[in-house]
Amino acid sequence: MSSASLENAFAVLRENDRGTYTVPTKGLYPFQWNWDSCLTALGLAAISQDRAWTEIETLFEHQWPDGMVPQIVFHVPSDTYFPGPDIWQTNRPTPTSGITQPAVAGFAVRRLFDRAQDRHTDRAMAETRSRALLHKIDAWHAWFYRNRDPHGEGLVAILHPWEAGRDNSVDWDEALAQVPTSGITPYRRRDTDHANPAHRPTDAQYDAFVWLVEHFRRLGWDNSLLHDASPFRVVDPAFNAILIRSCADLAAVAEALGEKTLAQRNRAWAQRSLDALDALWHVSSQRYQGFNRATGERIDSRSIGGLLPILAAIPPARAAAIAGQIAAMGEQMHFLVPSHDPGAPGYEAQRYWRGPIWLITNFLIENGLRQAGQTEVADRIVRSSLDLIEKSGFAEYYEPQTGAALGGGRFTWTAAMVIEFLT
Ligand code: 2M8
Repeated sequence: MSSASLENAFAVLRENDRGTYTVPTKGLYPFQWNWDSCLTALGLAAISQDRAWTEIETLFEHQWPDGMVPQIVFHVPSDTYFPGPDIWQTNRPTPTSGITQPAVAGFAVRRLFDRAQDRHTDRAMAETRSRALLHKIDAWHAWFYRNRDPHGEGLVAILHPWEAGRDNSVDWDEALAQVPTSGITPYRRRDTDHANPAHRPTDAQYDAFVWLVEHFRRLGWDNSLLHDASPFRVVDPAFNAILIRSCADLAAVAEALGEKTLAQRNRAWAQRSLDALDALWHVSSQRYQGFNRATGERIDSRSIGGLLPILAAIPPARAAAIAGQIAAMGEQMHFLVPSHDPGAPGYEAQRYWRGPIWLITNFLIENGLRQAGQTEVADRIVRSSLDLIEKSGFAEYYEPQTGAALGGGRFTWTAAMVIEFLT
């Protein structure tokens, strides 16, 4: 992998930099996205640590009074994306959407914090800026457990597929089929102006996405009501594992800064959720499986959602089994890690989160594998990721067999992950 790739990655970040935040890619996603920004900050740190902290700080400036950190911040108007602020109607000073996204902020802040330990000036900045963020991230974690686990089961639910970040995963098919779609206001999608419709969610899925938004809007975006009122409430192992890891990482930073109470609270959340997550281990498929909290049904799907818990401190035998599952997919496919098992029902090689490879999930899985001592598969994922870049550039996602570029181009978090892999 040449230094040209690194330079190209920096160029993608610069192109999508809007000063205090980055957009995922122009046209298709012209605003700030929550988990894109937190992961992008890791790449930005190789250019400027100051700018990396700003990326996360900007996101948290738009945290809701109840602690939620929104999925999208609509900093400036744009008519190239649907649904925009007029649909969400969340009544925030700067418009935002009304749902959240995977809680990677704690993980990202710890990574920035640990990286900054080498140089005195970076360290001083990291301490000041993470101290301020700690309390905001802690409030977000508290929000999750209060509003998304209101009956104290130890695991949080997502109320919309967009919250998972894996919008049209096979994992949601059955739960989404229980969402009514009649009576929605007619709308026009914009994503299919920028990307091939065959690589995006279906219209039927969009109808259900929109129904949920309109349902929550009718409830005034009152987070104390939404969980029990939503026909879509799914406990996803990946979403929970990310939160668990972020609670543990936030606790580590808090300990380093002498914030004992905050550290203890986050450690306790991480431990309680880790115990609850263990019950989602599914022996015959050798992965975690989520469940539909509205019906109690287990979600029998072989997606990346069942592998991403490697990011949390899961038992070594489970980590080894997950490494084995990924290696087995590597026998079938040229590139790793497909977002859905290519041999399983529902797999679609080119359709968004139903099969294609994403570099951010590669990065999160690789990080977890390394933490668990599974270096061989971790190294393979890095090689695969860099091969994809060499072959097809900085795409939004990739076809697992051919490595063809799919979705949007010049994609920010893809570039950020390349920087992570190369530096
Ligand atoms: C995709 O999701 C957005 C909605 O949030 C969309 O399709 O309109 C997902 O890949 C999500 O994970 C990502 O954060 C977002 C921006 O890159 O795009």
